[in-house]
Amino acid sequence: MRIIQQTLISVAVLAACVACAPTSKPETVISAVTLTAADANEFLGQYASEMEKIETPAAHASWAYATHINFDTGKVNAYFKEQTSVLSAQYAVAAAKFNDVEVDADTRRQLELLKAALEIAPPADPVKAERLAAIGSEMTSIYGAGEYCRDDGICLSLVQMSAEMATSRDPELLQEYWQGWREISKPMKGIYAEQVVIANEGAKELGFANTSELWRAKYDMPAAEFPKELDRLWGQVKPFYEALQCHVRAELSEHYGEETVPLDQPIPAHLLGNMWAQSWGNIYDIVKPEQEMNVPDVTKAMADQGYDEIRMVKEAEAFFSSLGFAQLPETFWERSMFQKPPGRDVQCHASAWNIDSKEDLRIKMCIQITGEEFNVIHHELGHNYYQRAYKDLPILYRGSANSGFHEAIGDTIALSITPKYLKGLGLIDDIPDTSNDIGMLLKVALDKIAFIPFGLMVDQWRWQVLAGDITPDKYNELWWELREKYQGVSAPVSRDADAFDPGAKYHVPANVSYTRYFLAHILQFQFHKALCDIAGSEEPLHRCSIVGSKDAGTALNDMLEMGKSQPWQEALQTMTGGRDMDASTIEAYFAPLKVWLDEQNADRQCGW
Ligand code: X8Z
Ligand code: ZN
Repeated sequence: MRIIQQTLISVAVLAACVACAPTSKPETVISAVTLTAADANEFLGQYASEMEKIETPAAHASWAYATHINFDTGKVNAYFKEQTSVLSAQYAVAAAKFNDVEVDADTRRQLELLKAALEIAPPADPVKAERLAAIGSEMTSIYGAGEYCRDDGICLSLVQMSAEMATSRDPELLQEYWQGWREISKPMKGIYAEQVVIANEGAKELGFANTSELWRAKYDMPAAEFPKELDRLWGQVKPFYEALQCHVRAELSEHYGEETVPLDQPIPAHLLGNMWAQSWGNIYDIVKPEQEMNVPDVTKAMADQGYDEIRMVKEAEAFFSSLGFAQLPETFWERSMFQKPPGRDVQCHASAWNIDSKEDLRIKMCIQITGEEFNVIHHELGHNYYQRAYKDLPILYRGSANSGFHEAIGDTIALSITPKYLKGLGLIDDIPDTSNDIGMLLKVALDKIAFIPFGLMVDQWRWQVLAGDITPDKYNELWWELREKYQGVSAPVSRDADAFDPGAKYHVPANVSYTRYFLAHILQFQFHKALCDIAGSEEPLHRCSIVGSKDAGTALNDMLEMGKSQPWQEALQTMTGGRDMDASTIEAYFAPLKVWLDEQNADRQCGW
């Protein structure tokens, strides 16, 4: 026991002094004694107290940086990132020493979670650890400060270009912005490649083959099995996606002409209403059914009623309150960033925070007054309510059952923003009858189903790159191979040799895994169905809104409160009764639309 205490102290000292060369590694000391279950518990307790000490200041630094990007906040943030990740890596290495110690299931789970807790693992070499943190900070700064400057000297932000790409139907302008935004990521390519090498050294020290394996090891199943699970889910959705892609391509071809959109090729990525062609709801007007359909225009309704950012967030909070969740704390309203502050660079990409793992909940967004952003606000609040539900669990259990669960909660709630709900808010006057269902389902499919192959391909790319298998000169080529393969979209212009298009998507420079969104797009339909059943809804799934159902709220909260304390299969079972992720709910939700799409496509040659 005395020796493990010394070990723990030496772990703490190492963490506090990353610049000092370590004289003895913690594992050398641990291996010298017979460890017991009590040692394991003490070890986890020590980890928790060390981590909890640094986590909150690190979160403040990260918030300050993300809401005010400059040289100094970048340095402070990189410093804290390095401190926390080095601490985590040291404990992860030490945790492996308990592999053969007999411990109870709960202790074993925490030790396993600790071993795979990091995304990007710093090596023990302090110089490399510092460099890794600096690269991370540099890449996110490049992204956050990114803008495209036109020939006339006017510079545009991502938010401005995204708004334009949602509504403009001028292919030249769309292509200019598409191309312009991708200039920002060229300087990332070299440092991204450097990061891969250093992070793989760190992953190996943790006992993983590489960072790719580390990323796949977080799903309560062997890392080698997980990709098969994703293939299975994608296989369930693929026929529906192909039908949607076929219809959208045909309609775009009619709108822009066959020269711009050939009928046997992937769709050029700049025409889909979104900077990354990841969700296509903004081009509903081009692909909508010929027959007039009443589909609520939430953007217009909010503008007509003079909604502002705060009103949008208040309405989203009210939805959660109607399910029985406690209101957000006063500090949420004081400390959140709802709008882009003038005159400084910020990370506009939406995110949700619990700064102190207690009640300091916040969101960070540059809210636009659109229906799309109304959904994103629900998405972010879903994160906040999850964070609050698991805040009292042991530190290693403060997280979602699997990464997809965190991303699915707010989206599940947003599936309940039905016409009936919108009427309740006073945003529309009449609930469209069922003759309009195809229009409504098509709009949802353009957002949700179009997203699924994108959600899959981003990490198909990263898994290969982070395994170190791909040389930097092939990074971009592989990206476009996968874009074509999964999504059936292509680059509208040939790509320069120095292009690094993956870096123009936030989650790549930020090292946020993307599989989470793929899973979330499957899980949210499962959650929606389960909650609709619990709420006693008799409506078809796409018309069900769980608003006001305390029973649904309780069932949801029961799952959220579990955090990561059980394998995700248990959490899923708690709420849905089943233990498998399953896309058949998607088939059920969209069944009438699939019939309609197949009719539209009857005389078309689909595929690419
Ligand atoms: O990044 C997000 C959220 C924050 S976790 C706004 N999403 C992905 C994206 O924007 O690419 C939500 C859907 C996919
Ligand atoms: Zn999210």
